[in-house]
Amino acid sequence: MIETDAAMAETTAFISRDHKLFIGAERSAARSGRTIDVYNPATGKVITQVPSGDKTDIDLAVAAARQAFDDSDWSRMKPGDRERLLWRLADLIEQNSELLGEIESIDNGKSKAIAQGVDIRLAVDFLRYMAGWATKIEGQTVTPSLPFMPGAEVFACTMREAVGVVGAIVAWNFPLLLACWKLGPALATGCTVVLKPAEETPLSVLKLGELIQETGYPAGVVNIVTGIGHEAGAALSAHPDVDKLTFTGSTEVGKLIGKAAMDSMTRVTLELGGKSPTIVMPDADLTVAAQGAANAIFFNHGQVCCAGSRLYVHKKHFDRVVADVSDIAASLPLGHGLDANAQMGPMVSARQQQRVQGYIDQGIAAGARATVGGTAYDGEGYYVKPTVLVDVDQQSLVTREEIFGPVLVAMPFDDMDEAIRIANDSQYGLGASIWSNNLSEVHRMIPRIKSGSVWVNCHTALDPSLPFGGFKQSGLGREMGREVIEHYTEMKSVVINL
Ligand code: TXE
Repeated sequence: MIETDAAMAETTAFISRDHKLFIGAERSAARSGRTIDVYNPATGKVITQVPSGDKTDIDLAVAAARQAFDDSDWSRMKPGDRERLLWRLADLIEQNSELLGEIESIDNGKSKAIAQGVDIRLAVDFLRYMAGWATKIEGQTVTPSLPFMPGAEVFACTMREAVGVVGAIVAWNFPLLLACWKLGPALATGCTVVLKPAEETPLSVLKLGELIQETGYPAGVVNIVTGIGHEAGAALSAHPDVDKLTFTGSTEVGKLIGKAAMDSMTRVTLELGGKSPTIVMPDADLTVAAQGAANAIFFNHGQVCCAGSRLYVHKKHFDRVVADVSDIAASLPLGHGLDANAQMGPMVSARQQQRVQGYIDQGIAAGARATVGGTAYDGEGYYVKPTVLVDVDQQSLVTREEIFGPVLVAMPFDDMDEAIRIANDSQYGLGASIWSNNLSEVHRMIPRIKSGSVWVNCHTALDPSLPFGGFKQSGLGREMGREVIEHYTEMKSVVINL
């Protein structure tokens, strides 16, 4: 459903337009002429089509990115000018926040308020943070001993240079934000990009392409190819002329991309799945912890890589916290993203709805009990009822696998050692939260938790200045923070024999 009042007219017009790929200076259909249907997950109806790019389009896009990297105004641009361009892009995104929020809401299903207040806010803040790095990419002078050049008088230094053409493949849970997480460091360091959004949610990234053009980036610096994962995505990840791949999505596809990258020694960073624990210790403020645990899993309908999907509560508080989280879940109104009263939107696709409900059904069939939710939603749209499952253990499928929906499994523990052991008992290691007011206990726990982020009395506390990424099968490398610069640059050592 697309609302038709005047306020939505611009959004409706954008969604309905004849969408094109961005390749070099050209806006074109896919060379094959094929398109992909785009759905509104709140209704299950097709709202528009986008080009279904494949290997031919990817080859053209990589060639355009290569040309722009090797020889263009962009390759000669001063860092201060790259900084100014990134600020301008951030300003344009901010000015278009209303439109982008509506597009994101209709395409992805998330609430417009969240799209504007979280996705777009974070994207803008991140681009501004990265803009500052453009002028701070430095090497060092070094005084080497050079034993094989006795008596030589040398000048030696290190230089950090843009890695080159970046292939970026992103998921559908934060379409615009994830794209900006890739574009920010690429454009700050002077790389060029071929970006492939998820087939489920291409629209906000296509609007972003227009804003990138309006910002004044030279042709070929950012190319956008919409397409199916195993066609356009696979072609991009196997392309020998891509210097670096960056991916956000499932661990399964991340492994395919990692293997393809190694074939040509392409640099690669992977931000993958998670099964993050929320640990409520005996000294926690239980009201705060229960609200925090609910937010940790139900935010963005559980479609968050670091969602707190395993709740571990000290045995003396288990019943109380589970009851509180279940009450909060029961109070969340389901509804589409443009309904200001709705707090729980649909899953992104019919496939995702079936997948999430399938896990709930399997868990209950295997002996779990739903304290809230559990049964399938039978109305229009791809909704799943917020669900809390108890009577599960560490071996249950619902405890071990990433469900990526509003489904929480809850278990009691006896003491700190057990809490740490079960929290770490996962193939994933993306985030973890500890809820406690015992400072000593918290400090003892933090180094023992095997995850890329540990949050205390909060969850999913992301910021441009804080590196984000996973231990174990949650990925390789880090997004954000100063660390991300290293992933988009190469280090060169220079020795000049004077
Ligand atoms: O992800 P995919 P899916 C997890 C989550 C979810 C599951 C499946 O558990 O339920 O993955 O989601 C592109 N070569 N996460 O299937 O397939 C695809 O086009 C190259 C967690 O939608 O990984 C899209 O652009 N690319 C995650 C992107 O990969 C390929 C967010 C992500 O899609 C490809 C999303 C291929 N062979 C899902 N196949 C997180 N970390 O937040 C697909 N793609």
